[in-house]
Amino acid sequence: MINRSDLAAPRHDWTQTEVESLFDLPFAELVFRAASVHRQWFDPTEIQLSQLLSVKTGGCAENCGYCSQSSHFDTGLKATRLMNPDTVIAQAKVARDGGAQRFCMGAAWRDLKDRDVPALARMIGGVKALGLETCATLGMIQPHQARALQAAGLDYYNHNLDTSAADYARVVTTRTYQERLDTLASVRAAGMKVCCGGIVGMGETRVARAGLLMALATLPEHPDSLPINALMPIPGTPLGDSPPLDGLEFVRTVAVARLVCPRAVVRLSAGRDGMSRELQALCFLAGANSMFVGGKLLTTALPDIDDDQRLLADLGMTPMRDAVAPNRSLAASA
Ligand code: SAM
Ligand code: DTB
Ligand code: SF4
Repeated sequence: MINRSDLAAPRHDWTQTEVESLFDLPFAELVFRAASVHRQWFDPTEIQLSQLLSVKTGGCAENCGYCSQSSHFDTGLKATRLMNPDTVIAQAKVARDGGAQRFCMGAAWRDLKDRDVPALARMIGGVKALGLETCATLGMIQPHQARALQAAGLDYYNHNLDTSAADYARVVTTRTYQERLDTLASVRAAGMKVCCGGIVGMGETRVARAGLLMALATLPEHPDSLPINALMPIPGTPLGDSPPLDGLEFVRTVAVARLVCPRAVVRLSAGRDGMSRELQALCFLAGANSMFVGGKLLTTALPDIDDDQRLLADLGMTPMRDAVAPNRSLAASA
């Protein structure tokens, strides 16, 4: 059993058994511990707001069993080419004016091709010049590509582990877990921040959820952003018929993420559309302090913008003031 006093400082030596024992705590005890750790590192009334844009949709060579954009499955999605940088920058401005703090550009690629780097660099530079934090998720990248993106102004690179190492081959077979870890290492080596999390509700066990969080918490550096996605079941994909994960188990996952990666901004990502206001409030209590806004993720829906604004107002939550440099210790600066 883990003592409360052990939980404040970031650790990198979490074991599977320890993480599972956090999941197994009585619900109120787990949420209390997570909320306590949350306020040691963050102001719990603040939330970081990100907005996504699919800058290249569909036709992807990977077979991720959850994804609407894989060419391996017939999901009815129309594939597009990489968007013009000026169009992306114009949409980023709309996002900024709507209150987004970070703009995340997603491309349905297995891996980044060097020929696309110049257009992406122009896109990233233009978004950054708007005063937004920049994030991209473009599939696997090599060290030289990571350096080029960083030089263009990219703050964060998103690349998820998706599930535990042991569960992984059930979900994706065209890219290995190690390849994902290699991309994360290239991102770090280039000096960018890492956005890395996973998906729950894919029919995985609690052991697999604990294994995902253990993998994230034992990285050489914890992710700066940690997205927890609830599967958006896509008809036509192998996981399209998965039953939704129990809401309380989702909250437990958020709470354990907060405990094992205390300084990470934990993001309520895909799946928020189907969640009640009360469930989202519980997630914020359990340590989630970021969410996607703007009505749309990449190919699926988010709650209506007005509903999100009302939710945050009703909860007394405000945009994170220091969204460009979070992860500071309030306890240390008090
Ligand atoms: N192609 C790039 C890649 O896979 O890294 C970037 C885009 S991909 C859509 C980004 C992440 O979105 C995936 O790693 C996965 O975790 C998440 N995702 C994709 N489809 C999802 C779905 N149907 N439900 C929940 N999360 C999903
Ligand atoms: C992440 O972890 N979640 C976002 C972002 N990173 C790129 C993507 C969610 C995608 C949900 C399915 C869709 O809209 O296609
Ligand atoms: Fe391609 Fe990314 Fe979808 Fe996998 S998750 S199929 S890599 S777009």
